[in-house]
Amino acid sequence: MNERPGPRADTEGGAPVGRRLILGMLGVGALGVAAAAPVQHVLENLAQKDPTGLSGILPNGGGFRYYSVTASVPHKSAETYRLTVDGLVDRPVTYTLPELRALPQTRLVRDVQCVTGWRVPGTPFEGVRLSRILDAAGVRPTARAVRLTCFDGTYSESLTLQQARRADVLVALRMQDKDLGHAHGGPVRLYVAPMYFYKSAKWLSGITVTDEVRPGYWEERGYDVDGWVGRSNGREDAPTT
Ligand SMILES: Nc1nc2c(c(=O)[nH]1)N[C@H]1C(S)=C(S)[C@@H](COP(=O)(O)O)O[C@H]1N2
Ligand SMILES: [Mo]
Repeated sequence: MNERPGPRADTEGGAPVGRRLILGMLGVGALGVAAAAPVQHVLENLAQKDPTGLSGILPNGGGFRYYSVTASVPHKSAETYRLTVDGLVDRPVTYTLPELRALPQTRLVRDVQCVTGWRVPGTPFEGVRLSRILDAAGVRPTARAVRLTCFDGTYSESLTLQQARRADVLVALRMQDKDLGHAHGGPVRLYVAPMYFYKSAKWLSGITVTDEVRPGYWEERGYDVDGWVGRSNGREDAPTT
């Protein structure tokens, strides 16, 4: 397994903790991600804590943990929400929430898997295929990747164009057959079904088509851009479902 450069997380918050010990405790040692990444993910989210105390009583909470790399996130309603599509496209566009709801919706039921070890089986997500939004914008021939940005102002994600065009990658409006609530990234989040859940950027506000992959928030901190669950990382040719 390749270990990527990045800040050492296993010394944060005091005395160094054996990396193998923590990975063993979490049962994530065998996951195909950079070895330092899960440790960092845990410690950063523990350190940031939960100022609202809400994480244990979230609606839809069963098995999910609430994650945000920022302390607070503005709320967006059906009136104020906007999704901008720009970059290497012929027709840049900004969608409102009603406009996204009016597009054909795809429902997928898959397991959610976070790199830190928790997993929620059989979770329905519903929304617009990212491929549809890209096609509508007219992706230019020089484009190779997509950068996703969020209205928390900090988080970002990245997909190759080939990954972004998969049928199981959604601009999700619903989760567990309810409109996406704020805590889970509503009103709109990305949903990358075949990859670890860090790929599924919450509070999605921007889709920028680029000429190369630009690593996202966690990816700059050691995670793999190719976050396939249950496959060796780096594969571009995972089957489309
Ligand atoms: N904007 C944003 N998106 C994010 C994150 C985040 O901190 N901020 N965390 C990621 C990680 S690591 C996980 S496991 C999931 C958690 O989603 P949930 O809070 O709905 O359980 O969101 C992903 N998307
Ligand atoms: Mo995660």
